[in-house]
Amino acid sequence: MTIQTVPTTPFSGQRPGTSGLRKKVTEFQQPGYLENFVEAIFLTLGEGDGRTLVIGGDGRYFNREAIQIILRMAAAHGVARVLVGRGGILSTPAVSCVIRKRAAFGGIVLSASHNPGGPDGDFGIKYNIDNGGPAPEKVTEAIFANTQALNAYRISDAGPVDLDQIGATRIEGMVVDIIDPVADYAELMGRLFDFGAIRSLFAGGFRMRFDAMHAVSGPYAKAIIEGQIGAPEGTVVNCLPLEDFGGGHPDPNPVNAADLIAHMNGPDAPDFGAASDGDGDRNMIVGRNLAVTPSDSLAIIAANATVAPGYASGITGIARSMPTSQAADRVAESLGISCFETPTGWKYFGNLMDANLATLCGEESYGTGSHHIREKDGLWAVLFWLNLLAVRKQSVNEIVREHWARFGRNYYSRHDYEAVDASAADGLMAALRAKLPQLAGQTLGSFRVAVADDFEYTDPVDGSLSTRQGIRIAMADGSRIVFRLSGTGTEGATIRLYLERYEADPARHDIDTQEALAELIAIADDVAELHGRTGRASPSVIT
Ligand code: VG1
Ligand code: CO
Repeated sequence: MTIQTVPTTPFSGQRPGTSGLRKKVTEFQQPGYLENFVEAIFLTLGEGDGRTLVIGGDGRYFNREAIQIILRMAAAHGVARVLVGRGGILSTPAVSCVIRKRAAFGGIVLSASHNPGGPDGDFGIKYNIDNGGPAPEKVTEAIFANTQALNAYRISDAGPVDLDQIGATRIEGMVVDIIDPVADYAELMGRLFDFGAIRSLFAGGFRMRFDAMHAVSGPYAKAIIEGQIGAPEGTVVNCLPLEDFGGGHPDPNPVNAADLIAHMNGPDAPDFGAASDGDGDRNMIVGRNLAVTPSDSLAIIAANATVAPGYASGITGIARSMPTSQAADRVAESLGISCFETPTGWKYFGNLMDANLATLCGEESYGTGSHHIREKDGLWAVLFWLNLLAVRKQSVNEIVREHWARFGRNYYSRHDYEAVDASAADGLMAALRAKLPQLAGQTLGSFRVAVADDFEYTDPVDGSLSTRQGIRIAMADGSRIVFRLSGTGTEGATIRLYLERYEADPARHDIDTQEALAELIAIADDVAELHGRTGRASPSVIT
């Protein structure tokens, strides 16, 4: 075994987006592409003695090849020890959990999350820091700068490691420890939730359907839901992680998890439905004939946090991404705690949780989590809901309705225009920005614009400033229209339009969401010339 220095030249476009570097598999398969990015990570981290790294992925196509390359490069950069999930598998929340529990220096997550996989699908890589969370912007920017200035990378010429055998081997001076991908995570969940109460719930005939969408949460859900809390076998479906997710789109929303929705709306619907995404950090919560809006789920978890043993002493604060609905703000207000509004992407929550300013965090994009780790956590949210259902002994529908009756309902929807021509999307955003100064104070239909700006965030802990995080048009009555461009797509541009309207009156909590938001949808189209500029008559996805 020797360490080689291989000459290389920079690739353009290796700037990490909302959650790491995501590209087509074919782009990652170009000689040197992955190696360059990994070299840039190691250059950014600098050399250090005795470091441990955690490595794992969601099992998608190219996961194993990427891990073998990263292991040989880690050995060439003086890493002391690497913990790898068996089979190369670690969900994103499990990576975060293992980094924290084993006091690792950081971790590398291989995933393109909810993006489709397979030879023609997407791949991704992300670096997480020692708190277990995604690297903050200053680190991802430094990685990007390094990708642009490389002329070589270092790699061991060692042969492949057997990723399927638990135990330790070596590459050069580095120990490679293949670990059980589920154990540490399952142990943590057992400490946060009342598994006894949930077990009794299932013993009483409660029925659930968890759709793992052939992605990474399968083994975790099987071990915890069917194993530890005694749900009958068959509760977890599509539980085998496949390299192409069975050809599906592992994004837990009513469009991509249509099969689960059909079961929950059918004559023999179970009591509770849930799904998770490619890398296990997203969740969808479903009752009979009711898909719970992620923003509502965050608010409901916050309002009921103390039912779970891990949160029995209460929560210190809530944080939500800017486009997420303001339902959680109302709960925070009633609890007398702070609610933080951050840019989109979990990396902005890390500082707030480290400083104990926020216990619970959430995004409208089916992401919810807490300070138990530093990533959003799909199965965690599902277990919280099970704990809640076990304690309150009510249905999902009853819990959601009571929440709305108490706090009011924030009607909410996101409209995605995917794979739009990138210059048309940039043009739309630029035209919107140019209009902002005139919008404030204007009357649009039955709404009066209170604030129109491009969202900026100053991190209250380290003072770092993030600009251009989305255009928001906030109405005087609290309704909002938000526009931003996706930072996770790999084809053209994706325009996201977020819509929100508040309704206090319980007699008006049964309106169809799109109907309730119809006037705002029309205003948004008008203000942004959405249909004219994109050439699309309607969104590609509505959540
Ligand atoms: C999307 C979501 C964002 C989420 C991110 C990563 O980003 O909007 O809320 O944090 O995906 O989630 P964007 O830039 O495409 O809007 V995951 O589960 O893909 O890691
Ligand atoms: Co994900």
